Amino acid sequence: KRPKDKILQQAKEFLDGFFRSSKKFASEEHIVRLLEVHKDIENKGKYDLTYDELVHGCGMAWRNAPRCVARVQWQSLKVFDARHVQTAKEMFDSIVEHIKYATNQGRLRSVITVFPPRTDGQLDFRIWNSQLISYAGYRNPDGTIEGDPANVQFTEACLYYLVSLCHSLGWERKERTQFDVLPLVLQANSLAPEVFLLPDDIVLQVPLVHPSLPWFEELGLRWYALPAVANMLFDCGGIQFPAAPFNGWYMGTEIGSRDLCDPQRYDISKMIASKMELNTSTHTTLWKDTVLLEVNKAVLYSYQKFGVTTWDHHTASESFMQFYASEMKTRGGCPADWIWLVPPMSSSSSPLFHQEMALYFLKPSFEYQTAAWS
Ligand code: NRG
Repeated sequence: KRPKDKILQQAKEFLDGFFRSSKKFASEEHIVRLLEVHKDIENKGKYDLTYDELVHGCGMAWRNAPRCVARVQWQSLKVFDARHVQTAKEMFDSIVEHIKYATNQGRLRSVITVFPPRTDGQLDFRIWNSQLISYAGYRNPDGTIEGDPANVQFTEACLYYLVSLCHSLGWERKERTQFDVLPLVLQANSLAPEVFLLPDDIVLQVPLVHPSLPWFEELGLRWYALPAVANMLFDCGGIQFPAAPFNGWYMGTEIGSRDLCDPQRYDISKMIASKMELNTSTHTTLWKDTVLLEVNKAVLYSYQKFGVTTWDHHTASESFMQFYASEMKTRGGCPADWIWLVPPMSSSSSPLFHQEMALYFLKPSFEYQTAAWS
């Protein structure tokens, strides 16, 4: 729980920024609002953001996210205010609306849904999943893994800890595949978490095909359209929102390089290399690089063909350079995490590789928090 003086100080900084952004700094409205917020914090130890303040805060948290390459878009964020919800079922309904609006038949829109703020730190609203949509990972008895290794721990929490709930929903009775969409595990007010299955028809997925390798399609690879981070804490004006899922769209390399080819993820490189009949007995054939290139081509080609928004790492890098330059000019700086921003393939062909950056932290922000199920 944050002490009053901290909340007050952060509230004041935030409100100053809010009124500055609407060119009403030191206006009567600004002063009246400061006094009101001051009084609320003194009397109740808390205050509420207005809707306009919330929208401003969400945009600024995106703008300030040092690891996000897509920040040029920060002013076009749709904000769903779900601070009134009280139950896990209501959280689920809001999330379904979020997914539908954001997916938009493949023409993805950037959205954030904000659930109730932390009160005493004991009564948090939390989404247990790391993303709204993601694939299960199962550990087989022989130690191999089926599905997404990144989600094994979470899947086990769903299967064992929440086993009865999952069963009653019919999840897990189905045959296991490499790409089973995980149920949502939602917690309202620190009550016991509840499990919900997403209806198939709102989870848009893209079958992966390759522009010139016909056998690629038969591998049965696929990925979901909507990347929606669900486990970060939105910190704004001294108020903490432990459940505030947000989405944009995928940069192809997130899927093609990391999700599919990372050794600790789907790890398909060897399999692709053998299909391509590449010589994998020595690094000098650059077979790994060949595989990465072809898998990434397949991802971008498939999303385009399927009418789902994505972008390639060159376009993303160029857009970030524009954002960066304009932030330097208008704001006198831009917090940026080089290690995350430089794309995971062909890094030196991205202008980001050659750009020095300063990593520092501004509020409003999105923060990591400990997993709700740990
Ligand atoms: N790399 C992860 C997704 C993280 C968020 N990426 C986005 N976010 N594009 C993966 O699943 O590959 N977003 O808000 O658009």
